[in-house]
Amino acid sequence: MTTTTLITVAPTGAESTKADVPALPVTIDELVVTAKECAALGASVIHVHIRDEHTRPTLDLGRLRDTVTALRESTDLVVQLSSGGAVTDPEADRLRVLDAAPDMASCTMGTVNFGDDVFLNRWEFIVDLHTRMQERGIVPEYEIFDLGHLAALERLLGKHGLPAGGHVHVDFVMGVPGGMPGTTAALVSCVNELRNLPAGTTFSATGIGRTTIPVMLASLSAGGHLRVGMEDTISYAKGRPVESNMQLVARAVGFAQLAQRPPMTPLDARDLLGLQT
Ligand code: KMH
Ligand code: ZN
Repeated sequence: MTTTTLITVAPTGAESTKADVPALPVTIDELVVTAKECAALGASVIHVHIRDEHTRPTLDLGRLRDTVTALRESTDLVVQLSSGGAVTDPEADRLRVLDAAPDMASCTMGTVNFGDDVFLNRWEFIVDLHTRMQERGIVPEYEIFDLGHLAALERLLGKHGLPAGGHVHVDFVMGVPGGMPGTTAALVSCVNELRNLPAGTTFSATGIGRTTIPVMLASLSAGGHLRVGMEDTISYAKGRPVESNMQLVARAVGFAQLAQRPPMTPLDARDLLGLQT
């Protein structure tokens, strides 16, 4: 089992509005402040969704490029752009995210009901995303919303080869209404399926909403890593809205330390993920 914990912060997402969640970082400046403070606490990767000048989700390429540059200038975090965007984003815009040249990008391994919406990820689109990332040396984080997505990943790697860097890292996104539940049993099922993936495959996990804490504890005890942040969690405890992403990262760091697996540095995260250092 790894002796340290990779902590990814997902500070914004595409679902919550600034009006409903005023603490959500939506400008580049707000993202940079959040990134610096989360890095100081122990985060090593940042999973980024951006917003436009009206605080609406956008995949505007210029803004994505500016965001990558600003994050690189101000932190040594691994910068992972979301290629998932919002459920309404067209495939072409989602593919164009790679033109912003992040260290990593997400790659969701199948379609999933997403609350009242559908998060569409066609097989051909997944192959396209995976192949373009291979060509450009961008390391994917494979997003797993359901058990079948792991079977799809096995098929993808079998037919199209390993990702850039040669290491496979997956993120279990649990507790989405329409996806797998955020339970220990579901996480253990996913971990068992990893035996069909290349040796050394690593995983992180995040539980949406009230599954945040159970999933965090289950992942740590199963040797996994953590993703936390306001993309997934806007209530810290019953009746207590999250005050900041730092509050969530600090809690994750505390749990990781209790598990005697303190946070890993961004340099160690790069090494683990197969990124060039
Ligand atoms: N916003 C969701 C529709 C990802 O970032 O790749 C997709 C999502 C996954 O958040
Ligand atoms: Zn995301």
